[in-house]
Amino acid sequence: MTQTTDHTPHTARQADPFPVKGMDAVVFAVGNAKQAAHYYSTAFGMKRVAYSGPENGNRETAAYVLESGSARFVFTTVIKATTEHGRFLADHVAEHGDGVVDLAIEVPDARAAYAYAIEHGATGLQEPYELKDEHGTVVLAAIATYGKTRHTLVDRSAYTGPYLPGYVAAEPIVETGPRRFQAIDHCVGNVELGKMDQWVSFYNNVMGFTNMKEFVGDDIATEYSALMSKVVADGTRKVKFPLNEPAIAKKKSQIDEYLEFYNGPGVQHIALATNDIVATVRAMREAGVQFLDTPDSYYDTLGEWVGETRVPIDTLRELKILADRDEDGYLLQIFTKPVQDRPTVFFEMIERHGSMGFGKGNFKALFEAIEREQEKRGNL
Ligand code: TYF
Ligand code: FE
Repeated sequence: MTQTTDHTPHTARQADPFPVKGMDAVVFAVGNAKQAAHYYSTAFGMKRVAYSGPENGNRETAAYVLESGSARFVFTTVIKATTEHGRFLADHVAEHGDGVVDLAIEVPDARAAYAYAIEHGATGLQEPYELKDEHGTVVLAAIATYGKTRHTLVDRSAYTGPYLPGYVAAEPIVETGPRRFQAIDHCVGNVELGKMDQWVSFYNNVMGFTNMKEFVGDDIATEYSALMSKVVADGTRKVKFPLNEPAIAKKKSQIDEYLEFYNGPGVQHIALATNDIVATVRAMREAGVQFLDTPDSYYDTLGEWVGETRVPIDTLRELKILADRDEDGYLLQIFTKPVQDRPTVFFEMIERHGSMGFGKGNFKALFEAIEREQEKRGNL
């Protein structure tokens, strides 16, 4: 693995050209939001906090807002398409299956963020606009990113309601126990062959994001990964966007499989930060979530190179949790299988102890596990 310059975050040098507060929400378009909201409540332990649908005057779509710590997911579906938005959701589900339509970013000033993005080459999808109700005002604007995905820029600093005007507060769908994750750690996009660097430049220019040092280069790609990957992040490293493109290798790239079944570029995985990956994975497994398998041989040698971790190797082995260490510390991580019938979107649970990486020591074991699944599906 080669390394490029790790650009110092802006905040260390100068005013951040595109300040962000963090991820605002991951918005999914799904075929059945009622059932999706149930799955993320029971299997991921998330709490419903808000709802919009026919019962509160929205006859066209239904949307369920679920939270876990600072992580917010919104599941939207169309009930009866009568406007452009309804048709967009219906078409999106028909073409891509369940997937992510919006990686919304919370910013201190949505008008300034939008103006900066447009000035630096972004395609505008929605000029800045305001939504108001008795809880205050939210300012939003939206720009396009890869595929049909967008970034809504959200300033909610003058708003105290549960999500956005147009939504009502809603009870949790089931009683939830302790939180299974606290935050969105990173959101990964799959783009077409040869397009990764263009999208890295897009985030460099449009959002002033800088490149993190971890990436999968040519060497790794041809050896075993069948993909190339780079990571961009905002100046504070709160918003991290790895970008993958397929590589021409001996086997069909997992990224090609995604692009084929998603019908184009889109969000590949969402990584969720947990501070107790053991309890989280146990609870999710009990609820029926399927994770990628890791061979016992991985654990036979793990202790030799990863050293001491909070979790004994035997527990990692039992739950198939991966571990990696770098100069800053270590991390524990695990990947679900795709969470819908199409081999597209999946999740990662990650517990960080100092390491700011993405588990490059696990790339080989991980990509082999993904290929075993591809093979079962007849897509290798
Ligand atoms: O986000 C990452 O970079 C890690 C590793 O298809 C990874 O989670 C990279 C590509 C991929 C699956 C996982
Ligand atoms: Fe990841």
